[in-house]
Amino acid sequence: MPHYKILAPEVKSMPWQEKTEAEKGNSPLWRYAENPIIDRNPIPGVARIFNSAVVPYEGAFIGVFRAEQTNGIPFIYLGRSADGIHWTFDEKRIEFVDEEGRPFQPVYAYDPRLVKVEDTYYIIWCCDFWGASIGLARTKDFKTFVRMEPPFIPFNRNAVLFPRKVGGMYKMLSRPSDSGHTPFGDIFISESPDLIYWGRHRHVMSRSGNWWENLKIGGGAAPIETSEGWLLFYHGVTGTCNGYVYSIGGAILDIDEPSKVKYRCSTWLLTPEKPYEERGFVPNVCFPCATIHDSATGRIAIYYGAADSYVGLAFGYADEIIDYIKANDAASADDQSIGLR
Ligand code: BMA
Repeated sequence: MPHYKILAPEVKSMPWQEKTEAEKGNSPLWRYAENPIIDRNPIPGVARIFNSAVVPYEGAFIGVFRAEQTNGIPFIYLGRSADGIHWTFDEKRIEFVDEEGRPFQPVYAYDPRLVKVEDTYYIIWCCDFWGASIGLARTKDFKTFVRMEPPFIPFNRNAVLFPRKVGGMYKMLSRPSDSGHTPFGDIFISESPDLIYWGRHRHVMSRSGNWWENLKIGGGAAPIETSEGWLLFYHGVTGTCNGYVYSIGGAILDIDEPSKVKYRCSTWLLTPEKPYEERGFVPNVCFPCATIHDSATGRIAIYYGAADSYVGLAFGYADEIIDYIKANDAASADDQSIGLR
């Protein structure tokens, strides 16, 4: 029996593979042996799929995928899977509409997250709003996708919605940035009563003195509610003489006041080590965007983009991940504060 509880529905047929001897590494996560799960040129007109998000849906899985089209422009495509591992994609990109049902496509769309709150699924992504900013859309049936008000003005990236209201408010993490390959960035949280008006902004956490995340950080998968707090997988970036390196980090946020970080792991949970992570369109990138998690077993599957070229899967048990984060905790007084000055 897990000693920490995941407070979410059971997912009986979630993708899973036990840890093998070969995968025994330095962290509580291990990779799926058959990675990457999505290879290059997966559909006509799309060269690469990576940084993508999935949810359980009608006894199977559905997801929104960052697809780099062969003109180099990213867009979001819908995919379906019976097992969460083998995916089939719509050959046409998602067609968004406005509140009146008129076609309303973003200029581009990348790094989507997909989060169910109550009976609605929300897609949150990076788009152009006279500069890099956050796009938000809702769907109930994965047939009609309604774009909503942009939550923030530019420049911003890596927005992640919480899977339930906290204190009666929707909560969203984001990372104010610039329009380019941002060389700075910390995670903030904002709240909204209606997903239109956002405010009560708070600082959550900054890049740290640990070198793997000393340049910038950004939200990753939607936080998982657990008996210890919100378990957040995020990305941390360092700069090298050869470019940025993106690793996956872990933190646990206070359940009622998630601008407070309870624990923050001083080490990465996953860093580029495999050929499909170290080599690709952008080398050395592990970029988490979603998890599937099962409250009955405490199993967590993390979907991450690899080298801006592929989708990889990593696995871990909530108990081991939380214990590891707590054992390697380096949350600063600033992280632990309410985030207001
Ligand atoms: C970030 C985003 C991600 C990408 C990463 C590495 O700025 O654009 O989509 O995975 O860079 O290239």
